[in-house]
Amino acid sequence: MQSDKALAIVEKQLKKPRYEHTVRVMETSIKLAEKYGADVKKAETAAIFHDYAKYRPLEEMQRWIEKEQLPKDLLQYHHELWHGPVGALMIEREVGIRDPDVLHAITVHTTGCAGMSVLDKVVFLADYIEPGRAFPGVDEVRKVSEDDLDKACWMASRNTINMLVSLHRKVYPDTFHAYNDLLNPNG
Ligand code: DGI
Ligand code: FE
Ligand code: FE
Repeated sequence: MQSDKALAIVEKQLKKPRYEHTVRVMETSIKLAEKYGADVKKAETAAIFHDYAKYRPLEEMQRWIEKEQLPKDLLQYHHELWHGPVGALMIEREVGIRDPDVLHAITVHTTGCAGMSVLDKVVFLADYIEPGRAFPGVDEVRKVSEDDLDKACWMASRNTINMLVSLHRKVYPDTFHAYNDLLNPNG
């Protein structure tokens, strides 16, 4: 799908700051895909649609998780974790995007998971480092993203887990799986 058409579809789903975040994630994903050899068009499409479901009513997302083939354990965790997996299914049904690589990158963009593809990592990292983000430690991750994709993703996972633990929030297993999988004992 043409990027202007895709952007027009998501613009209708999102509030303005979230749409602007989406455009920055798209630009950052394209740069990372070029650098690390992911399919640039798939990275662009996954980035454009990654937060498609962000503002859907919670009851609607809950119904999708209950009725569709989605992990039921999501219901035991914060609703912030729902918009990736539910959003991937929604864009398949509502927009007709069927590319499994794109849908998977959207599914895991919040938590990461074990065995992420380069495309998954590109979108996961772009969402974390896009220029509008001001997380503590994000500048260090931006620097590392210039030459080590895995280490930068690991740092993003680590920072997120540290933040969640410090706030006494539950950590979804895939968030730990991403961290463990990307941990490099030598560096
Ligand atoms: O949708 P965005 O705001 O662009 O970014 P996102 O999809 O990465 O969501 C970020 C939020 O998700 C952030 O506040 C941290 C939270 N998060 C990530 N992993 C977990 C988590 N929250 C909980 N409770 N548990 C997790 O494992
Ligand atoms: Fe998101
Ligand atoms: Fe996002």
